[in-house]
Amino acid sequence: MDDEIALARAITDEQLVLHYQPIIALDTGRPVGAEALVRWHRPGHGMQAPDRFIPMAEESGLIVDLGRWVLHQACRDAAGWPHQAPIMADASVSVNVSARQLTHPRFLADLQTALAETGLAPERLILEITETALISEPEAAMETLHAVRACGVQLALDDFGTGYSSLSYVQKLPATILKIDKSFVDPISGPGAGTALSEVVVKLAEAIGMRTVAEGVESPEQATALRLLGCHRGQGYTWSRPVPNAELREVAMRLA
Ligand code: G
Ligand code: G
Ligand code: MN
Ligand code: NA
Repeated sequence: MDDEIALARAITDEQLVLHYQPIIALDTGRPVGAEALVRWHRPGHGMQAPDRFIPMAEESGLIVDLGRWVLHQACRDAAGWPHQAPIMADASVSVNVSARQLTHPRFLADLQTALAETGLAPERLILEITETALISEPEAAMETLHAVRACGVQLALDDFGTGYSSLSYVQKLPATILKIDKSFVDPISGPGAGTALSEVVVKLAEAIGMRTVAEGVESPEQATALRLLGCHRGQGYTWSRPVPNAELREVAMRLA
């Protein structure tokens, strides 16, 4: 309970901060976007990673307010990228959205407010959703996802392969991007080595017309192997850790 009160306060008292992890086009090796990942500068506790407080936020319902803050801040930061570095002019920003946030009655209004107030082009925003998140209220979620697409915002299916949803359900989702979970990338040691599962996922995505982003890419060998499989984009420590918005320009210039 004390933790909940502290988190509620963190949202209003500007203790939350977004870090950004660049997403790289595997064919050119250049950054084309970044994923927003929230951190909590909790007084007396140092910097808290999201797995320390997102589950609590989901259980308590605070995720609705927290998610609204994240969405707004991410749109505001991304609206400023074209002025930070020319290479970031068209870069997209990916924002994680929890089920409870997505199915909240105010979600669409909040999304439209964030876009209108920050001036971010809807095409530059990608919402990341997980399979497990969609299972609790599949119909409500599906309706909202179609409305999100109608706004011009893109959708990515996060952590693909770790959930329980059927392929037919995945195919029905109006998502255009599939994020290949790190657990499929980990076994890759080079082209053709340990690539069996990631190859299946890339082929599956191709078959249903989705673009792919590999997560947790930690070596140049993995990046090469994924590019040769036809994976479009990658994200991981081999390029950059998540960094504060103010450092994104420097990272983007290094990768350009
Ligand atoms: O940043 P880190 O690598 O520790 O992220 C851990 C987990 O927290 C990831 O699964 C990510 O999806 C989740 N996460 C990070 N930021 C957000 C956020 O703003 N909202 C939600 N719902 N989840 C987030
Ligand atoms: O939203 P999602 O669950 O995909 O969040 C991505 C998580 O993976 C974040 O916690 C991020 O900090 C982490 N991450 C990103 N790149 C790497 C990587 O190359 N290696 C490892 N171990 N973790 C990573
Ligand atoms: Mn994600
Ligand atoms: Na993921």
